[in-house]
Amino acid sequence: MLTNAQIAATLEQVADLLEFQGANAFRVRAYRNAARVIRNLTHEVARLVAEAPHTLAEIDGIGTAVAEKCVTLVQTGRLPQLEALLDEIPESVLTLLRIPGVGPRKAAVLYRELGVATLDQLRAACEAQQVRALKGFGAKTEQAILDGLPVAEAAGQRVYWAEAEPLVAQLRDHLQACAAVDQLEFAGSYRRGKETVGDLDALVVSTAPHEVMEHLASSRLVAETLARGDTKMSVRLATGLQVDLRVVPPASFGAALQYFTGSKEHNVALRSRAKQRGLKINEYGVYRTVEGAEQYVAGATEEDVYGCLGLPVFPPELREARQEFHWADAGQLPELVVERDVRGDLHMHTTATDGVDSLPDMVAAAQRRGWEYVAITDHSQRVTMARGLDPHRLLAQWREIDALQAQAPAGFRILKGIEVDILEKGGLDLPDDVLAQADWVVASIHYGQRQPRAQITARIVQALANPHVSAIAHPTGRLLLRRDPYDVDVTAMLQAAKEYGKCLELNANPMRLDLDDVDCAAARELGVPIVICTDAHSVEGLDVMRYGVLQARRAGLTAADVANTRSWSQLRQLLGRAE
Ligand code: DGT
Ligand code: CA
Ligand code: CA
Ligand code: ZN
Repeated sequence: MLTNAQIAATLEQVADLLEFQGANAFRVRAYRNAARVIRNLTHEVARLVAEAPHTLAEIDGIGTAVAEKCVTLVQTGRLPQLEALLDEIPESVLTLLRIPGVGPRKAAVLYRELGVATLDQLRAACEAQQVRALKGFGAKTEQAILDGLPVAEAAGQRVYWAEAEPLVAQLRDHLQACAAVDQLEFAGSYRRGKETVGDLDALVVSTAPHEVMEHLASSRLVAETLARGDTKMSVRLATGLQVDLRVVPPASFGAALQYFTGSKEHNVALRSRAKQRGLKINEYGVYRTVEGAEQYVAGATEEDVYGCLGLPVFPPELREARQEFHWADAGQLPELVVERDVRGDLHMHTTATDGVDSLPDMVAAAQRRGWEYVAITDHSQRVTMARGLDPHRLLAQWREIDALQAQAPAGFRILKGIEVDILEKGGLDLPDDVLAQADWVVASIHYGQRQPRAQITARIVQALANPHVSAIAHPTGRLLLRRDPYDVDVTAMLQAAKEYGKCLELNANPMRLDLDDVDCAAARELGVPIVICTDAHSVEGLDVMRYGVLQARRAGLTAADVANTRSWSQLRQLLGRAE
């Protein structure tokens, strides 16, 4: 079923394309108005079409012609008119509209006069100074377009959660400085701690929405206003990230926070629960229908909203319609791990290989964080690019660790470790008699990442079977937004870890977060311990622990499920290697 937002976006696309074609301004406006109205509707157009299609045109702002298009769109999932328009104008032209200051009219001129249909072509045209020669443009506009190109290029892309974090902090500061802002929260995937974020969803309680919107627009971070209504607006930041702001009254804050935190799937499940109880839930509140009239039941806080459905306030990280409702019903909502549960880090590099800080500096930094132990795990020899350690250099590093340990405060443990490569042909990059002397061994794949499933899985399972291996690091090799995981059979890997009593890493690097939340949840179900590790290559790299913890929470992990919330001696026992 199409959402109102999807229908509105389609209508906006039609309006944009019509404007390109120089269509009648009233016609263009009819589509834009309808799009705006539909975006703001609190009931679903798709449902309305199913139940009473003729009433659509009765809604203020939706004309008969556009209403007909909506019916077609909802009933068939297609809009022939849009398809015809796209036959005439390449869709890529629409990306030109992402440049601040370039509207459909200017974009049409660029396309018609210069044949510019993509951002790359536009950059080339600007650099060749062809744009300034166009009527209504000039050198200043040309420069503004060049300046705006990075914004346009970044638009529509997801960003790492960790990239959104400082933007949220700055926007929070900015918005909180506005006297009209009574309450503020960032909802959406950001609040759920999802590893990548499509856009930010800011929610504000205020009695003066326009002041709040003015204030947001005045932020130095904001590049342009995309849309603005009475209680909501969308802006694009200079980084390209979009921010949706909604202003709600106090009585709706909890309901709106719940709704816009999502996920959509969680909301769908919640709505059906409400229905079962004879209640209706939306972003304004929870309602009961009494003698045909809707009565507000709750909405000021999330506690009220979930509470009147007999549910606990789910930690946002769990709101993905996976296990959370089941857990709540069984009274088994897990108490999620928090960063201060973590007692040590078991994966980090030093200047001996590709780290930028020395062994003593890394150790001192770990102590300052209050950790009880660290494992130093530089690369092994196969990783030539990182000057990986051969047995000789590794043993030398371990002697250095002995010396450092002798000076370390009582109770702080520096573990002799290694990140040993799992070789392309199978087997490990260092001999067993060397590995046997280590306190902690993580094995990982850096070469032969594209091998077929059976081969790469066998290499990992074989590594898990090695008695000296403690854990597999970044077990699927994914790089978020950049590289897919290897074709490893995760179930087989988990079963092998279970069989051999090994841990699997949740690599906390915000570009990895590997294992992901779903696989970590599977590990939990199977009883395979997860270790959350920074894989730091610098002192600052130790800061990423919190991203790993956030991902662990999304997996529903408790402190007990995370091995490095234990003391080192407990952790050793867990691995069956009692001291
Ligand atoms: P993102 O921005 O792609 O990383 O993911 P979200 O989850 O932040 O999604 P977004 O920004 O489109 O919408 C924010 C929340 O609003 C979403 O998590 C749930 C709610 N929401 C949006 N559209 C719908 C919908 O069609 N139905 C329901 N039930 N909830 C929706
Ligand atoms: Ca969002
Ligand atoms: Ca959004
Ligand atoms: Zn590493």
